[in-house]
Amino acid sequence: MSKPIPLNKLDDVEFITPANSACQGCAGSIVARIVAKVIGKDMVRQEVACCGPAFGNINQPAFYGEIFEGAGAMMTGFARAFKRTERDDIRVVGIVGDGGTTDIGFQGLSAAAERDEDFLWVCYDNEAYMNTGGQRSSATTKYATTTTTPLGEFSRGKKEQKKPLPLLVAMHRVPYTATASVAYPEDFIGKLSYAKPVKGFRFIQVSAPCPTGWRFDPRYSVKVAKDMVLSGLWPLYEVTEGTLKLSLKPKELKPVKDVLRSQGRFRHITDDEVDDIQGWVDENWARLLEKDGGPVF
Ligand SMILES: Cc1ncc(C[n+]2csc(CCOP(=O)(O)OP(=O)(O)O)c2C)c(N)n1
Ligand code: SF4
Repeated sequence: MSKPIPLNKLDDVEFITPANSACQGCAGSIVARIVAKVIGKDMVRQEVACCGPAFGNINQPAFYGEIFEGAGAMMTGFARAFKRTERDDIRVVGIVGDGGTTDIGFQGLSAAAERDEDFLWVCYDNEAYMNTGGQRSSATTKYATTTTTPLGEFSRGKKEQKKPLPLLVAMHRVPYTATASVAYPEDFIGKLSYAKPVKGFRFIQVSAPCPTGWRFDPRYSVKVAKDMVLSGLWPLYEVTEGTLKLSLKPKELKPVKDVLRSQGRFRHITDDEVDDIQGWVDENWARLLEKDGGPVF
């Protein structure tokens, strides 16, 4: 199990260049910065077509871009090559969007997890295909408006609930799976530090609010991320060798209503639709509490 690590315990060295071309308030760029800082100089970073390359260049040994559906295969190749050449001190890390993880890259992810390949896959979850204009992904929350789920006569936004990807990955019986949030960097750093030396397949999905797609003032990215955690929309937990542990257990969850309505993508939703999401959150939370400290399945 991981332990939170305070920000001031990290070296001053930055591996991501300070200037980048991400939008103002982009939480995904915070994810890339923290990952690079924690994993350190011996990291090979893998990206696919996504906002990721806009999060800044790096000063680590290598930075590869890859076709969308190929991340799992490419990282497998790197990890095996480093092992073969006795350089398995080099950490292979993917920083991949939710579209590239939950949808287009899912077969490669699942295949690599099943083979227990030796790399860390970090998904920054902005809940849409942002680099191509904000289409829905299977990580988008129900009722969110996106460019492919607009509000209209026949549409109330996305029809389906968010795919429970971290649990699906954990079901592959990999050594480590976790959720994290940019609003809880100590928890995220602790999880990355724990995962770094572990051999085998590791996966962390990080809630990374996107002011452009979610339509809120960019100054509130971290606040929005925090509200997602405190309302149970984004529970923080980890699964280590099959055992689930909640990382944060608020005594009472914040109602989802205000959290949703603070984001333009949900501004249209009715009280019944809020209740639908609240019911889904409550059910998930009850299930997680029940499993806390025990086997995930
Ligand atoms: C197989 C394939 N389908 C579609 C695309 C077009 N495409 C490029 S970037 C992108 C969006 C990526 O979304 P996501 O992985 O969520 O990352 P984000 O852009 O949100 O950072 C898409 C659909 C592509 N490059 N390859
Ligand atoms: S669209 Fe969203 S995820 Fe992409 S760079 Fe802008 S804020 Fe970041």
